[in-house]
Amino acid sequence: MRKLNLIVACLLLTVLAVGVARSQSGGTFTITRSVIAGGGGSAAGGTFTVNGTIGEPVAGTAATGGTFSLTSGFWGGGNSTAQIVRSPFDFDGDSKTDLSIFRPAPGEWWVLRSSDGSNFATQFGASTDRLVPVDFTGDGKTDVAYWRPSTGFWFVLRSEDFTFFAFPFGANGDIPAPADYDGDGKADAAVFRASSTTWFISRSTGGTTIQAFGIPTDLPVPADYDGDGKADIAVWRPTGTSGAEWWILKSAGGSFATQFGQPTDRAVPGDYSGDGKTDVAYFRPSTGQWFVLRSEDLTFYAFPFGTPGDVPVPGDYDGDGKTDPGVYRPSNFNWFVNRSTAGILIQQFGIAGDLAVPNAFVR
Ligand SMILES: [Ca+2]
Ligand SMILES: [Ca+2]
Ligand SMILES: [Ca+2]
Ligand SMILES: [Ca+2]
Repeated sequence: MRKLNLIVACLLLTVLAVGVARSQSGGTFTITRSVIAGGGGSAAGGTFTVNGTIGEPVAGTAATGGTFSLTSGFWGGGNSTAQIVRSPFDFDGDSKTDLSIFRPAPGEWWVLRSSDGSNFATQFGASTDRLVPVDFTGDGKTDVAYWRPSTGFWFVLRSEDFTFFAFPFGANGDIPAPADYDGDGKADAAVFRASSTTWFISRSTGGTTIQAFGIPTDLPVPADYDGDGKADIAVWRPTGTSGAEWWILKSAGGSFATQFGQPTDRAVPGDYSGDGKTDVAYFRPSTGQWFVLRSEDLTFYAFPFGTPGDVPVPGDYDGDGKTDPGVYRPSNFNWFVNRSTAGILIQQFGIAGDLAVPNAFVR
């Protein structure tokens, strides 16, 4: 640490010497390049603030990472406090959803890492378990995880070192609905108990939330619909009076309900518009059409992507902060993803009988 401080002190002295001394402060990030002309530099990481400069134009390198981008040059006092993109089903932590499948018979997980195209496989769970892959440990990588209905136990394979931990939460008949309800960056174990229409949430920050919300035919679709960084308790109600309904208990206060979809549709909420708020959305299996209700103004748009028989696998496959519509085709094991920035992805990944992991929370 002393050595590091010395290096930092030297760097600051150098900075002072060229008369552009500024400060960097804020969350987890690194600046690995000096401000000396030609020295070059980069900044990477999540939420942070830069007051000053991280490099001169001659360095010629942009600094990127998370949801921000800094181009070399001087600022009169830069300030970036963008939130880290946390994409679902991102097992390698590059902010991009990874193609991934669960092979029920042997209980195997197979992940095609988006960062380098390599495969990761592990045996974890059994065919009767429910897939609950989310980031329990808060390192930015999705943890391989399952919930065992017969015992109500959660089993989590830490992405950090691939050791596992297990704990009981919930009972047989519950529907697992993990999400980051308290907004600390760690997903919280949670179940929806249809028989008593009660939510049980084991907060990673401590304590258990018990909340009545929904009716017995509801299915849990927790997500951050109001954009405050905390997942909201929410249900997809296939049995609404004039079609499917959405009921959302906003973590920031108040509630929201709307009729959107039909009983045979599948709920695929996600932030398709990229404003930081989850949009209510559904996939129509009979036609392969997607319907998205924009969080911005509650207008909707629809588009075809997929064919009957396809399995919806929404995620952020290009890591631009916008949910991408995607489908897995069990007949030929092809993935089709309409990436919002990177264009259409077509990739074969899987064998007969595999389950697409990014379908785990589609209701
Ligand atoms: Ca990834
Ligand atoms: Ca949490
Ligand atoms: Ca929220
Ligand atoms: Ca995207």
